[in-house]
Amino acid sequence: ITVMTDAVFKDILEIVRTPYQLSGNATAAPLGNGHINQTVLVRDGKQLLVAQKINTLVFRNPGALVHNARTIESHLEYKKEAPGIIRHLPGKDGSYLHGPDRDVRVLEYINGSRSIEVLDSPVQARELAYSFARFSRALSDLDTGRLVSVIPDFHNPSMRYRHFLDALQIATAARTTACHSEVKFVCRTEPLLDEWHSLLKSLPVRICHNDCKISNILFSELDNQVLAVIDLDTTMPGSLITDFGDMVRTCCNPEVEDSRVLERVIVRPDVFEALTEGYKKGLKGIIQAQEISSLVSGALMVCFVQGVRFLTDFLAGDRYYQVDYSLHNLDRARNQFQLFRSLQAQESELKDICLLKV
Ligand code: GN1
Ligand code: MG
Repeated sequence: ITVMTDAVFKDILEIVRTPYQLSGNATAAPLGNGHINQTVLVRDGKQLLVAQKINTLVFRNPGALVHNARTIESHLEYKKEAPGIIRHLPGKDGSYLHGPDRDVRVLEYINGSRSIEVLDSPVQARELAYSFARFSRALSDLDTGRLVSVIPDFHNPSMRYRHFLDALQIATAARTTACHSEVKFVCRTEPLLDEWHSLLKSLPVRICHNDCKISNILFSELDNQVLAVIDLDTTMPGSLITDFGDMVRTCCNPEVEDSRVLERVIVRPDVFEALTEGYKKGLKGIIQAQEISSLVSGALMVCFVQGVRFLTDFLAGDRYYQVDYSLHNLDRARNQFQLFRSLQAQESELKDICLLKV
């Protein structure tokens, strides 16, 4: 899918100008590096807002996103231990979706916040994991039926594998050749998918964030304090181990997700330990022994499945994730598979770390 151009973000600005009563001086600039929605920071004098065009190929029903977000907002409002979130803001007519396709929304912006792509201290890992844990804890008494499952089977590894096989059928010869060894690797590793699938079915269903990547936490500009958990679009029933897996995937890697410096792509055990500490502390009394002993499996599964998803999109011709160049999804897949191998190599040490007392 296309990357954000000048025209796209000016378009978004025009759509929100009237409903949010912006002046003629308002400007918009790209914000963050999400792969799916298009996000801009709108500045109008001192006022700052986040405006976002929802990708309706991925999120077919933007109304469901707004419904879920508002349900979560009102549930968290009176919870003392809940982490901060950013709220959806209605336009002057009270509606949350704008533009001819009703796919543009506005969220609040938190002053003095920053997001990070690569973790530079284990302290950040502990704080981040603690915040995602408190998010699930605060939602643990929300009836799962209150949230729409916006993408069913989101973390179902067997479904992801089937999509990969489908993409292999339709891929061009050039693309299939370019990723020949990655395809072989996926097929060789396939037996693990059934194991993970059964594991997921044996674990409690809980409301999870489902996109616990490092950049979905806003830190203070000044220190490592967490100001908010963001991107609630995939918050729906799921399993804690896949949330934890996404934290490992994006925090333990000293390189960004699309780095080609594969010899530097390894799981940092000190960061892993900080994640387990923060996560178990934030979910104390809720997380069960079976979930704790499955955290490493969750990390293995998420890294592998994420690699499969990038590879699938490469084979399918880059339809799902935004790419900056033609091999971008393949580079991402290689990076994730390397991280998966590093996890496998350290599996028993990491399992021991999970069992340490907090
Ligand atoms: C996507 O929305 P964004 O860019 O944070 C994706 C996640 C992937 C992630 C990979 C709805 O997240 O599942 O883990 O990219 N979201 C969806 O970085 O598919
Ligand atoms: Mg997301």
